[in-house]
Amino acid sequence: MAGPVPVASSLSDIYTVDAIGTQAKRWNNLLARFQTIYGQPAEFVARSPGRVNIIGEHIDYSLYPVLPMAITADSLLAVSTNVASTNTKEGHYKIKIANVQDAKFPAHEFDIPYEAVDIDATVHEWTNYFKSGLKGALELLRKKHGNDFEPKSMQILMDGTVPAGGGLSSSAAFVSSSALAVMVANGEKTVDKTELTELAIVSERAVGVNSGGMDQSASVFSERGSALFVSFTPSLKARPVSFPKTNPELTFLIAQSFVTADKFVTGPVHYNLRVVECSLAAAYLNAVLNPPGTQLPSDASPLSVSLHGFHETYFALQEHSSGATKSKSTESQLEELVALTAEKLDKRDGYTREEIAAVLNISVDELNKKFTSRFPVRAEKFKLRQRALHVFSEALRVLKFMSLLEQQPTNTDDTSEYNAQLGDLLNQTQDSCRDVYECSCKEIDELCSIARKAGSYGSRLTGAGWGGCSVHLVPAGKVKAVREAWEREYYSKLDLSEEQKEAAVVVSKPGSGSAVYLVDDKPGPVVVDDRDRGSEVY
Ligand code: NG1
Repeated sequence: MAGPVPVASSLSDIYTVDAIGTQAKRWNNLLARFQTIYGQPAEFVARSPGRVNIIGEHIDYSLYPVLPMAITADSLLAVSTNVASTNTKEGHYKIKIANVQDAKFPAHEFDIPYEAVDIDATVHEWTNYFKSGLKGALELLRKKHGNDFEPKSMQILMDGTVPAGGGLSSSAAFVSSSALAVMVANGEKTVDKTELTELAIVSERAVGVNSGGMDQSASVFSERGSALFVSFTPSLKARPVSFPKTNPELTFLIAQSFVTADKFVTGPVHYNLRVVECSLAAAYLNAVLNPPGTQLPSDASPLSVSLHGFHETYFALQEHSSGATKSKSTESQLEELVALTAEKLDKRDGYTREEIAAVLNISVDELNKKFTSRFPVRAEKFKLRQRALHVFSEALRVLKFMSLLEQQPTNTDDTSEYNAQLGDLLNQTQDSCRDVYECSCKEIDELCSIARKAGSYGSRLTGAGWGGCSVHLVPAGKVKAVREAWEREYYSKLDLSEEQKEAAVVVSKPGSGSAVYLVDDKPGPVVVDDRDRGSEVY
């Protein structure tokens, strides 16, 4: 799956057939608006999609594998580098950036010095996401071309259809497409998918969120028709995974809760706090279970020490001291870690900074410096037991889900039992997110229980949680019943606009990842393959 980001020659290279009509209109509108705003055509469009996570929630930043898939909704950046330099400050380049939703996201113009991109993460400003992609891309370009590299000026028009704060990863879609746009604008003929993903992961942290790597990987690497198994160690890898043919056929439904969860604003008590708790749990378990003086490896997780790092160190030392020649399976290691966590981290109401610092044999100041200074968190106590239990058990569920997919169902005439096993793992994830990791909310819990009653095999939150979206594994024949139940018991009670009603539930097919579309050599409307053109002329 590694290799360059594809250059699409037609929209049929990017979208599934059912989406082409709507997307062609949207793309043509974007290119026409670009011409109106900047008085010249765009040279290319950089595209990265949102994602839905099937299983593996809140474990990417502990470096355990996850199973997301890309969706149709995406971030598009139409770009031209033909910018008049007349009023650009000396030693600077110009970025003009506008959004098709200009009332909500006002246009900006920045003169940026060659040497540094300044991002004020304390201000919640939509263009920060572009700037963070810009910053990361320039770091990579400097590594390739030397420190004297002079970035090109760009004028940009953005169109994003991934709902912000909806758990479908609008931020990763925006940051990845921004970084891709900057690379192409600065003359890179090919952009390596792994390099783009890695830089997008690090870039997003510049906006104030201690992000894991799942979203950026799903956004960049996904292939149409497949989910994506993403692993983070020893290095970032992604591979497509297909679902076996089942009877009844399986459908993924994504349902919005319309509770907006803003990771940036709530980070200190939600997302960033969980990242800190997981790293503290890793350090604590290392201190109580490994020989004195054992150092955890510094890794690619946001705070450089992770539960996965502890996991590997613990079993490597165990094997070494027992002289074992054969490693235990990862499943049995995770089971053992669940049991050890329950025993060693026995304080259910959490641990104070003083208590943790004493076990780590460091001062509270040192603890704060190492774990809570990068991104501020607000907490009296850290729930190390619950967080580690969720992470180890969720990592185990991902492996069980994968092994079910690889096994294939035995009775192909009726796979109800097999479908139910897949669904059951999703339901267990939801229970753990709600009760142990505390990242659900009552609206998501309600959507899940309504869906299950109406026939869903498995229902859970997807993404960071605390609102946003839910994902449901539903037999094709029950999709209508589930949708009607939500309408009756949930959506009809909210005050929703027509647009919101339409976007509330989507049947999701796995979509493709990042792509570049060069407008240069195809003046006029965007190209759609003949076979998909139908009667409409685009
Ligand atoms: P959302 O907020 O849904 O895009 C976030 C993180 C992921 C992962 C999930 C929880 C970012 C950009 N994304 O997803 O890496 O940790 O929460 O599984 O921070």
